[in-house]
Amino acid sequence: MIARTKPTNGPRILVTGAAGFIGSHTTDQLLGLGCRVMGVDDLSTGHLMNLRSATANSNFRFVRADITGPNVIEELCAGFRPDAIVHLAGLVSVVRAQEEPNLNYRLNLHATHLVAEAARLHGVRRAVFASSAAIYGDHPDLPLTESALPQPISLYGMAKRASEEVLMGYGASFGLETVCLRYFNVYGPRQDPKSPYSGVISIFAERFAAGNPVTIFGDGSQTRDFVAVEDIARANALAATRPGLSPMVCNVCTGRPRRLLTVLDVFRSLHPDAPAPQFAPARPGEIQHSLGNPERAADRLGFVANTELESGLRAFAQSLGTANSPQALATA
Ligand code: UD2
Repeated sequence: MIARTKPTNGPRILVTGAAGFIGSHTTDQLLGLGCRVMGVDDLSTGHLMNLRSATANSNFRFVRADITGPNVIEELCAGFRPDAIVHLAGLVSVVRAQEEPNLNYRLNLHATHLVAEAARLHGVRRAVFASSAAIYGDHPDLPLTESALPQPISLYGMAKRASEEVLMGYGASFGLETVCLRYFNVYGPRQDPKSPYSGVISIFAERFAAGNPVTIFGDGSQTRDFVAVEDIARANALAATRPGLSPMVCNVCTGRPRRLLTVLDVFRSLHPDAPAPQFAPARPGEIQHSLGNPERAADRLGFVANTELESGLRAFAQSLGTANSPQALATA
């Protein structure tokens, strides 16, 4: 039997998308800090399994609901009276957002407006929002700083950008403490590897674990700013609980460019018997390099992404249960 934790008097945080990849890790972090958390999720892409440890905590409550439904978010705010809302629910597939613009609008923009308006009506002090490096588009000036002019090249990026504006508008008009976090390439346990457009690390992790070959699009020299989900969750928790934050947008990144071939090498060292990778032409329209500047997050949020890619990948692979021992990596 799992021991239940004692109720706390910590801040009350409403997490939308709590059963998802980032939402469930964020919920775990907030509970670890002694917050009282209400998680809401319609379970369309999230899984209750992700909240297994949270549901054993007496400071956690879960509501299954679509936050874009009539009065849903308002009623949750009226009942729970959160100090902050961490708004992570959304349509995460960039490709699906492109194929279903109305769905993208409803889940990635209209939902943000509903969150902001519910916060205003019910005196919620702060809103933390899951924005994305996608708002920068294919910006040439790397590393990307928050002052770069956003140039989204997808409907997903457009909706994230517009959501930031909605929340900043509520900040300027009604004093909502808005923190928009622009996540770079997030990876880690519980990320969905099922679609070809899932994050590359989740695809690699699953294929290596199953003993299947991975495909590298291009020559593998492309670089990304890969951030472990535990770091993302910590940034979310800081953004929700740190006193005295003024409205801001902020990158959540490492500031360290890592090549796809490096990711491949780490997985191969963990799975020495895996089949050789296959190479295929680069995907059309993809960017070669993406890199964020982490200074504002350090200065204003007190956040530094401190998970090294190698140890993050190792922990991820081991969470799937099939990777070799840590020594394999040490000798790689
Ligand atoms: C994702 C998003 C993008 C933006 C960005 C945030 C998609 C389609 N794109 O793009 O909109 O949010 O993250 O920084 O969601 N790759 C392989 N083999 C595979 C899968 C991917 O070689 O099996 C390559 C892929 O061609 C790319 C790199 O790995 O060069 C990273 O791919 P990704 O889809 O994980 O992320 P990214 O940054 O291209």
